[in-house]
Amino acid sequence: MFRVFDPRQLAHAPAQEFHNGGWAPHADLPARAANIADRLAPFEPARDLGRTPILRVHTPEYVDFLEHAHADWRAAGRPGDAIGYAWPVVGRRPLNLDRIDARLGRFSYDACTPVTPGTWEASYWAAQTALTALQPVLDGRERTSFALCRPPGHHAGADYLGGYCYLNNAAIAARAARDAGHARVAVLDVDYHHGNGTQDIFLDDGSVFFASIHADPASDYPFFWGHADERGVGEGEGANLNLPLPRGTTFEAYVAALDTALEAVARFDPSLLVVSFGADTFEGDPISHFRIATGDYPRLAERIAALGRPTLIVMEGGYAVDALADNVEGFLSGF
Ligand code: SP5
Ligand code: ZN
Repeated sequence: MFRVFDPRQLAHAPAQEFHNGGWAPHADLPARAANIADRLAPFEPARDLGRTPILRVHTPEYVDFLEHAHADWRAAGRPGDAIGYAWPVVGRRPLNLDRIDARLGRFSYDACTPVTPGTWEASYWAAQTALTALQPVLDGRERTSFALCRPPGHHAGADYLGGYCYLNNAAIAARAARDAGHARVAVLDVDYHHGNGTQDIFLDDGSVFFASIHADPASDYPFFWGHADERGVGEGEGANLNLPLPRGTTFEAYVAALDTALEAVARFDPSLLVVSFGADTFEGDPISHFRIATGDYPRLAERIAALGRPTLIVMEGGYAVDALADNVEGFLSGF
């Protein structure tokens, strides 16, 4: 399997996140990606495929904000990582305010996703990692490819960051596949959390099917997206499938939902599949509550591989740092 990792992604090292009323050490440690990279070496480095494919998903205003937010934060005299504290209620005017706190509020939706000095560099190379891994699948040289992306991407929308995500690596790759001539692309999201950014990006787009299996947003982050009645809008009506599951979900119940998602993807009949893979469904994950065991990951992957589509696997979450390489290695072995 073709594998891409770029060490520039380690430049992002957020110190802490706001959670349940207090500051906690940030869960997206650079060691997450470094451990997987060590175990699965060698990797191809990312090629620089430029900003154009990023701007096919994200707005120019947001990309400009993300690139300069930390410098603007420093210019405002602030120490540490940049983070917002005030957010516009949905539907308010998109005011072009200058103050860094207002712009952090405009382009984000939570307080667990700080902008650090290395965030732009790492996010840029995460997007390039996904795009580089996509190329041999587009060319037909590889059937399956793995993009070891960090920071993850599936919570980032066209003009917002959140959920440890800044640029939506999977969405950027899916849009690039569409632009390269694939008429129908599916994104299957098997991270523990709902991929709200990916859903928002393709919600009215009938050419990209989004299917997600995740913790019920009634109990789990990101709360405001991921409910079963979100089925797409306009031309995208019916091209969005959310399968929320309760905390405590075991392999057996998970597989039943996965098979439902896979049947829907097969009916959509995509010529290319993007898998947003989070290993935070693991029973030992420190911030999640499903009961998938290390030995289950190859069996999950085999079911996805049975779709028989050219496939790009994009790394999303997974926070049990010591078990992560085993879980990722197991998942990839199923393809
Ligand atoms: C890509 C991804 O998996 N994002 C997950 C974002 C979840 N954020 C909300 C849960 C925060 C729990 N934080 C606990 C910090 C302990 N150090
Ligand atoms: Zn997650």
